[in-house]
Amino acid sequence: MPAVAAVAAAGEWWRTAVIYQVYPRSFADADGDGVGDLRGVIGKLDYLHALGVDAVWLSPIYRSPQADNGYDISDYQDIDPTFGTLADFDELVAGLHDRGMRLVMDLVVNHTSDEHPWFTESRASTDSPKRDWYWWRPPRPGCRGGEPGAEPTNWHSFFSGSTWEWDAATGEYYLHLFDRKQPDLNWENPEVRQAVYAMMRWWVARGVDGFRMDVINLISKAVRADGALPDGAPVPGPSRFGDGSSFYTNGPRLEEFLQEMHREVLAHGTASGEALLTVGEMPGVTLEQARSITDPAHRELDMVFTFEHMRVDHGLSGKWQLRPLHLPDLKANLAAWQEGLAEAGWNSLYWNNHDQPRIVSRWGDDSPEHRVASAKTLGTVLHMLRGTPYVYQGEELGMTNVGWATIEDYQDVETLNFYRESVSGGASDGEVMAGIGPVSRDNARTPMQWDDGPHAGFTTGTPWLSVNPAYPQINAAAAVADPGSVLHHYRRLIQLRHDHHVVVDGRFALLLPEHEQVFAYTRTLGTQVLVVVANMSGEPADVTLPGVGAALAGELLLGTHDAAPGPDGDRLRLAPWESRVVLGAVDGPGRAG
Ligand code: TEU
Repeated sequence: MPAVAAVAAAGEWWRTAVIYQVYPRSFADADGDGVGDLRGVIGKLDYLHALGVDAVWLSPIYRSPQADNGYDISDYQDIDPTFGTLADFDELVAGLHDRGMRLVMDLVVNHTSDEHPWFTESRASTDSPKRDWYWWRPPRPGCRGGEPGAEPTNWHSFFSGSTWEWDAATGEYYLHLFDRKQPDLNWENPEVRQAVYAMMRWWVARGVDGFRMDVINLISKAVRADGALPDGAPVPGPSRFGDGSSFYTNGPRLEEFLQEMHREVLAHGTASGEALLTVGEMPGVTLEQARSITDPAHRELDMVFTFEHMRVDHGLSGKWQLRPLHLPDLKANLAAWQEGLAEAGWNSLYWNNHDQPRIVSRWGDDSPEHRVASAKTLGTVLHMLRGTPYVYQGEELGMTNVGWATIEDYQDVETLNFYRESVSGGASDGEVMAGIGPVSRDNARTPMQWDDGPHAGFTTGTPWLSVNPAYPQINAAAAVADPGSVLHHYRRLIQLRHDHHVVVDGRFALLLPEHEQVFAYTRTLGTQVLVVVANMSGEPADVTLPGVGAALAGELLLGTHDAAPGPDGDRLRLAPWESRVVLGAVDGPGRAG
């Protein structure tokens, strides 16, 4: 069996890699202005190297008015002064490469900032040479522009309100699926696509090793031959907006555009001739679509970020109304993606990012009694799956939600827009804040907690967003010093993926699908069987794992609870939030040990 290194040598380094996501605004502030920056990241490279991660994904650092914290770009080929300079960027790339690590950039090309020269030129006049670089449409027939209901379609924006902004100067609306300061690019226009590819090549030449592609499955809109865009289906309730998602999600030319991007940029690899990692963020992508998009034979992307598992606890009205996790639902979804991409394609694996609340507060238990064990066990369940794991900054420390009670504490455009729309629609502050607290993206964006000093060691200035008051107990300095910390557990999980081929390529099989407390599965490669068993509840759990008795008696590679009683055949007693990773052998042809 080829050594792991041999597989990596085959070029697809990302199959054995673990990626660390840095949200630059909140990671580390080197110049004391209260906002994280590139020199802050450079200062933490040894910390990341010691954790064992193989690459860093940087959320956007480009020049931006920061209306959506950088996901609104006004110059793709420059660094925002808040974050630093191109020289700082080059030093960061060199620092990563010197440590054998790689850099993945965030590619935000479904939309630009409304302050990008492309858009200011497009907006200048209806016959601007760049007018067709964006989506401009006249008011709905018989309606006066700027009045509610006059928008070209009834689509609801991801960030509340209409997806259309009236431009009185040129008498037309422009499309923005997110905030009005994020106008959508028109990918139907080949000039737009070529401009994007040239920009990507520019970054590749500067040493970039991959791209995380922001909402990339929204770039193809279902525009009719006459240029019209259809209304969306009405949604239940008082909203005047409809759901237009079927007209801009996984559109008719998406794979054509991705194949073109692959021919133009991705196939050529990095400046040093290695594979570029590509991961497409794809809200609303289905397993079937992901299998096609990540099938190497289709020459599109390596993996996608699905949202399906991130929505298993959403209420009827969506994310702002979370309900308790029903574990079998989560297991069923993850198992479907594990099995669905077993032959062709490849999974990304994540619990956290800069848009999701902290997982230990969401699906773990962030009380002092169980925070560490539940954070470790959530890590174990995710990292032993087949695919490329992503660790979001602070996840390795078991950082928790902040859940502020008043809207004044929040800064996230999605959260603030939702609050305003809900309250103006008649909801009470209390009702809305009850939904925002456990879900807002700002839960993920509180500054990184480096130590128990002022502002958790994030800045010597005033942080742009308040530090989570839990930092004296939860911080990197304490975690590094404590062998039993979540940090060292994550370091060991990452090491297991680097040391054991079965973690990389073993076939997944779910056990006990209906068990409400326990998440258990096997990974089988040749005669090797990895058994992963996790109690995801605050109560002890007695389980019988059919057919894996012999393997359970194998080598305990990683456990959360010292001196845990061994298995009795295929029966096991697990403490609250306990998990184990056991390496055994198949005890009979084709059957897990
Ligand atoms: O997110 C897209 C996206 O789907 C999320 O905004 C989602 O709607 C929500 O926040 C999570 O439930 C990407 C970026 O990750 C996000 O930060 C940007 O705000 C957004 O695109 C627009 O660029």
